[in-house]
Amino acid sequence: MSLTSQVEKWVDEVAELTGPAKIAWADGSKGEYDRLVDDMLRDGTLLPLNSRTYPNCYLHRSHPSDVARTEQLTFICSRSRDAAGPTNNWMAPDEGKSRLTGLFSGSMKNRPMWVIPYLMGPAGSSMSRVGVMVTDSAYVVASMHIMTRVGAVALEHMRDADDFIRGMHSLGDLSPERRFILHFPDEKLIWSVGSGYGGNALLGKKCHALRIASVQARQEGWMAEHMLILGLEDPEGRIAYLAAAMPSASGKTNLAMVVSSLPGYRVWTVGDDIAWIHVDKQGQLRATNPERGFFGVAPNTSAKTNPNGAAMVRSNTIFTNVALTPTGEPWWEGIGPEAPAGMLDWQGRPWKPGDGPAAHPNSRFTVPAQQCPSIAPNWEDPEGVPISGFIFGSRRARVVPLVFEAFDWDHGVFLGSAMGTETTAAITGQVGVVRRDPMAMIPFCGYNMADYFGHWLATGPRLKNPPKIFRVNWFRRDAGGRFLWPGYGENVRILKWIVERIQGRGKALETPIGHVPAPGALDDSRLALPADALDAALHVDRDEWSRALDELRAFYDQFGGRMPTAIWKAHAETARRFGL
Ligand code: GTP
Ligand code: SPV
Ligand code: MN
Repeated sequence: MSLTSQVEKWVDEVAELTGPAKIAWADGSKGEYDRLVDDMLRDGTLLPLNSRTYPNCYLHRSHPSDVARTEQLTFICSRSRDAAGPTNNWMAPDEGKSRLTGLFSGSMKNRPMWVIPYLMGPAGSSMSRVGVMVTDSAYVVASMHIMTRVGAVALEHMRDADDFIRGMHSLGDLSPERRFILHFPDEKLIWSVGSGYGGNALLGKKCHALRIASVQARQEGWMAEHMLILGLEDPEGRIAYLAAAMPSASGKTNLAMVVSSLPGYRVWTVGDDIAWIHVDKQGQLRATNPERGFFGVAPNTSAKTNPNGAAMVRSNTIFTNVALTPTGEPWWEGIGPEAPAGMLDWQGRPWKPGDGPAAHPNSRFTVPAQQCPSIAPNWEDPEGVPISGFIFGSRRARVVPLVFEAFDWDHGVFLGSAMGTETTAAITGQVGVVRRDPMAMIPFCGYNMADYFGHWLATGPRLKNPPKIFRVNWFRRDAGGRFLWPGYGENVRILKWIVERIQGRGKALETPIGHVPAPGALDDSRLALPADALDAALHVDRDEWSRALDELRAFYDQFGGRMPTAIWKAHAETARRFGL
């Protein structure tokens, strides 16, 4: 039996079901990418952008009802409902297949079907994993070229004939009524129909590298996390690597490539969305970025907020749902320059000021990671980078201080499990409502989150030097609704304190929720914050935390006896430290 016999068998079964006009195997070459682009320019799937100012850049407009991940249509089809847990939508595997078989049946009639073998993770790494995705969307194929390693390199990394995640994708009729994203962790299988957008359709990303991989990671003793990976270089040239979990559209891309406002400090980018983390033989955590590109939020990306981000999207980039200027350039809210007259909005309609956002709030760019000016020279190191700190960050107008440090590993896991956040445009539904999002994984954990917390807790004792765990919140506001902290390039000041704490130098004060920076310990040189702003940003409010602990109890309760006692214990100790 050849190594690809199982792949071929599965592809035949998919073709039997979907009935495509022809089958094309993607090889990942530049020639293939260029041909895909030419075809899409011809049929209007892509629009050309100004070839002088944005060479090899294109605009894609997705269906107006298909502009973000649809969590209500995303299911974990594990054998039992309990295995998926109370925070996931669950569908029985048989029911999922029978409901979707009708939608896939003949869905590729008269159209080509692409088979995309892809590798998640650097070539040559034992941490990397293979997927084979089938799709009838050329935009998805081109996006997979940018976001993953496509072609022979993938098949070469299969360890046996069955060592691949199967992903079946079809655009269907793009109606949310007939849209489903199903995951079958027990069969290493993904079925996605009815969406061509982002995490719903680029199956290597959330479906494979988080939902399916999180299940494998628990079974095999590693971690698949919704985390950026960065290296902070200090003036002595030492680099400390940190991994940070933040919910969708809440600052990972920005922090991963931040340009330091502090002289002598520099941030190196390893990844901006997903980290696969292993315990090595020495008991050290090492992280790789399974992706090869960035699918980043466009709005508010500017030369001021994210200079590296703004620079990297000037060539070889596919923009989705941004506005278009009369000179053929992409435009979005917060890009910097004013909107010129005669612009088209993200749906191609004439736009004028006062019409509402010209770019969709979840408009994005897809760009090769290599183009980021701050990409770490070792970002594709097969061994990964050694992680010495974890950061959990979310979007909270109140309650959560700018930065604080957990007392120890278990307490850090508690802080991650306690995370709540205000929702963003990255998912369909209401924006700005607080919801629980432990470790920024609520939409991405492919199994029961009580077991996921247990997996985190069990990992600590396996480590020689467990990374210190920090909580951050760039989004705290004053009574007038203004951000208390300037964020973006100034966030390096927080990273500096974090690394000083890891090195055993930074000064801190103990509070009931952890260690906050001592007065003067956060470098605020030349920052000129309003008086008291930093105090307000770091303040721990007993009443607010009392309410937060109550909300948290209700969240934990739904997991029943499955919830690890160490989490309950940290909860109770927090209440005790507050004297509640
Ligand atoms: P996903 O790709 O959806 O997983 O998101 P992400 O976490 O990579 O989000 P990203 O960095 O793209 O941030 C998106 C939004 O957060 C944009 O509106 C940014 O302007 C805003 N943002 C990022 N960093 C900061 C910050 O330090 N302060 C403030 N106020 N806003 C920020
Ligand atoms: C997110 O929503 O967390 C993203 C974008 O990174 S998507 O790939 O669409 O899921
Ligand atoms: Mn994400």
